[in-house]
Amino acid sequence: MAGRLDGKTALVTGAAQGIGRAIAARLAADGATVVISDLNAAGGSAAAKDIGANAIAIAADVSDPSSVAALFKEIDAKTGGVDILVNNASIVPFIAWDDVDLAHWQKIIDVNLTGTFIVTRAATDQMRAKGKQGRVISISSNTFFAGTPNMAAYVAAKGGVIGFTRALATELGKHGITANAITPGLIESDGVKASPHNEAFGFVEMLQAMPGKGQPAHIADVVSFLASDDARWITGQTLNVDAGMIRH
Ligand code: NAD
Ligand code: 4PL
Repeated sequence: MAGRLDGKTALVTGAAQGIGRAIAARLAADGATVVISDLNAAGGSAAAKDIGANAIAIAADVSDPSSVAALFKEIDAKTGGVDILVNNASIVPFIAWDDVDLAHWQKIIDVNLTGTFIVTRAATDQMRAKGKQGRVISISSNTFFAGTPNMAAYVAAKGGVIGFTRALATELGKHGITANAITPGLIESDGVKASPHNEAFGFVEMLQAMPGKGQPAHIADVVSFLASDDARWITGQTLNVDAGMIRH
């Protein structure tokens, strides 16, 4: 069956579990060759094995430039180069404001914001070298709009991802590359299920326009659209996907 991403190569960071894994599975179902990258090498390999023949796992730390350089060298050797980049890897902390110190702040900015820059720098250079009509899709968070408690550094980093997306769209439009962000609301991912965020569903559902717990597939399906040809005239945008918790 023809898929809407047949012949494309997609890189999804942080795809060993949670939302990233669901995105990788959806893009593979759409026909893309999917590179699953994660700090967790064993988890990434297991995800690739589950997803099947058109998924490969290459471990990398998005916050480490040499690790990302090695990732792209291997992608270059094993695929025709990245058409679609999904910046999904991030740390999702739950930390009281009184415990937020400089070390925490720098770690979160390093992985969640600078990691997005490092991978995007390498991916878009490769897209341009190969003349790709590239797509950069970055997973931000609706916490940027809500100012959600217990994640101050995270909220700041996610706002940075939105600003970066707008600038990137401006810089790369002339090269036929689009850049967009998605802001999920609370999603029942592996990471969230294992954290205190799991206790927030009742409160968040009260704020949503529609009932129910957000699922990784709710985000993966929107990534598929933004990666598809149907979204070719959309760039520099932030698409909020949270059952209407934020209305703007
Ligand atoms: P998760 O914790 O379940 O999975 C995150 C993955 O990223 C893990 O496999 C982890 O190993 C990987 N990772 C962490 N640091 C990395 C690094 N330095 N390099 C490479 N990989 C790394 O998270 P999730 O809930 O699935 O979140 C996925 C994305 O969605 C994140 O960007 C998160 O901020 C965003 N998001 C999540 C929610 C939510 O409620 N779950 C809401 C809004 C946005
Ligand atoms: C509404 O991005 O968007 C908790 C944890 N609640 O990570 C998030 C909401 C969390 C969110 C997020």
